[in-house]
Amino acid sequence: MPINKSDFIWFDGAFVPWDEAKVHVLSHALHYGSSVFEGIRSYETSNGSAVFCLPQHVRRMFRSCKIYRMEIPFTQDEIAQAIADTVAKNNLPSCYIRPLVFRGYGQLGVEPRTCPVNVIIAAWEWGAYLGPEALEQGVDVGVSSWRRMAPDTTPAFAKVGGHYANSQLIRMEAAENGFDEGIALDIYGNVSEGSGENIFIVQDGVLYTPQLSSSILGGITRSCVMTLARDLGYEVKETVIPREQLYVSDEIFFTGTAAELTPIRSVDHIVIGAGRRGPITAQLQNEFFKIVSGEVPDRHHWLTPVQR
Ligand code: PPE
Repeated sequence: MPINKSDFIWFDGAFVPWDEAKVHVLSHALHYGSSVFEGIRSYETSNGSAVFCLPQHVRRMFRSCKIYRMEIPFTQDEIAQAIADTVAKNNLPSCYIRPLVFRGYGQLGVEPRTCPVNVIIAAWEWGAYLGPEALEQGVDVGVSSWRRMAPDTTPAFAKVGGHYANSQLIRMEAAENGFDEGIALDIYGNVSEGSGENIFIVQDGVLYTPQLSSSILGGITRSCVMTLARDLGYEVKETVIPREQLYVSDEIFFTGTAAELTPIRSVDHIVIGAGRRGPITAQLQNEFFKIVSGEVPDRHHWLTPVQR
């Protein structure tokens, strides 16, 4: 997806003009995938922009860094403030925000700990992740021949740059097979997640989503959707999902910051439900978008207003 340039990028504590936010080609992260990132959205409400689940994203970023022994030279509060400042400084009503912590320029070789740790925060306008029609019409997906990582290889909990080598393979294969996205299985052959989204299944009025130990990223949208579904009285189960349950489910949808709630209308060319967005998916989307747009009260305190 093309990046819509904005004006400033926050770089190690100060704003620099967009075109001047540069790194050396021998930066560690470029060679070994040693970066941690977040994807966050800010939404336009009648009271200005509001960042969705800001503390949750910042917390996950620090946890990813802890697993990879990266010391962020800022506190969580400082990073949260810098994220809000980046939205304000660029005058963005609604946008996608990309904080990135990376091992920088200093030495090469796999042991990374003598490299400096740098932090940037960028924000720009970004529309629907899987295309403008996807949120209404749904997408066509295929089960990938690439699996998610085995539990003791790379830690799925951590949102680390290097893990997205796997995501890229899933996404490219899906595109070459004519699908909008792929669904990866875990090492045991059970459903894990999309290349950049978590997945939910609806069957007989119950929601199912893979448990954390199915090599998934613990998605923040996933948590919010579980909360909204329970608020609406649905039962939600985090469990092991065999591949074939996909084909016989009534509805399937992806969740993610970029994907928001995207319905899935077919898997491996097998039509899911009525082949379009299902009623429970629509109900959850509606709840979600009413909260993020400020149309209904933010009862779970998910929005952080941006001060201009
Ligand atoms: N799984 C993966 C592998 C993943 O990358 C994401 C987010 C999720 C699940 C959903 O997590 P959450 O955003 O907290 O609900 N993917 C981000 C990056 C996508 C990209 O193409 O870049 C995102 O949605 O921002």
